[in-house]
Amino acid sequence: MADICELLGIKYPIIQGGMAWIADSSLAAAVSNGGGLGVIAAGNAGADWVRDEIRRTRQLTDRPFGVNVMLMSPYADAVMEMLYSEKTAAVITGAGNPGKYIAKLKEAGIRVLPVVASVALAVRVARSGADAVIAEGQEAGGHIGELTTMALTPQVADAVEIPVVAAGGIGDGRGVAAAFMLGAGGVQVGTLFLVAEECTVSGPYKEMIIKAKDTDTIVTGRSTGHPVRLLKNRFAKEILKLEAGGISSAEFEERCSGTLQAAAKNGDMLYGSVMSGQIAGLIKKERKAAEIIEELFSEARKIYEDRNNICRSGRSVSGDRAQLI
Ligand code: TUI
Repeated sequence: MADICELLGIKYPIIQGGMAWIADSSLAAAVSNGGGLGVIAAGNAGADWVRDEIRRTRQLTDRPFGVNVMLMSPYADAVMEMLYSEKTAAVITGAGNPGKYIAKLKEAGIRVLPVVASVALAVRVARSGADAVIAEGQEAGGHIGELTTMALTPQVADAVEIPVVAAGGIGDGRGVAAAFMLGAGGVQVGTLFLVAEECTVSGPYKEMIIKAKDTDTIVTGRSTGHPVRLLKNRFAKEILKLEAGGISSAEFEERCSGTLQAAAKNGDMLYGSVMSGQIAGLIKKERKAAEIIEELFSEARKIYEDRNNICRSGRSVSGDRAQLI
């Protein structure tokens, strides 16, 4: 099976999550320069903005990088058309089925990695020619599916022959090691990179992530069929109350419109939508993207070495931990 690093031309098998209104050329270039695959998030932006960011990224790095195309965006078709000629190393898709774009992306020499939240979609995109799939569990921030990373990853790994990248709930080297144990050949990480020094998200957003604890995320939008994980604040609580009262989808969309931008760009932590994964409680400080990547993989490597000791001796390396065999 293809290796994620070989497939993408990167040093570490890590892809940066495509965070709308947040992941721009600054973060993408920093992640790529740090040995991962940096990603520009198209979100709901038009093709011109994405093209400008691609060109800026090319000035900041010689390494491969990708673009995340959010398929619910009204500009998804236009962004794809632009990508066929800009030819970034990879395109990651989210929030839908990218089937109709895959052949043309591949003809342009672009690697295609759809985010999937079910085995059914993983199998469908693999048949359509996807190069790898990103199995994203509901621990992730933003728009999510139903299954957890722990349940989804091995089922997707069993169902397709292409490499699987695990996403959702990966917050340190233990998460990386666990993802590999579940059959993944790489990880996608979003929330951790929110606090990268090179991430241009508003200061208050970073502070709120750093202060968050394990139970601070909630999921809005279940009633409308578009669940979104975000940090609890006045906006999220009000939306949940409105949903319990039977708000219509149209009214819901109206209330949510512009709130991600308000949090990410203007630092509105009361009425903004502060999207975050469940691992926010593991994040303690701002660091360079390259440092985040190095630490993830040095921790994961260490766990692998310890694990070999555990399995051989039947005793935990640190003595007081539970025995595995
Ligand atoms: O796309 C994401 N996460 C996102 S997109 C986003 S932008 C946004 N802004 C405001 C409101 C809502 C979204 C924020 N976060 N993750 C990838 C992802 N894709 N997660 C789950 C899925 C998914 C779910 C169902 C992909 C495909 C799918 O099924 C489609 C089908 O047709 O079967």
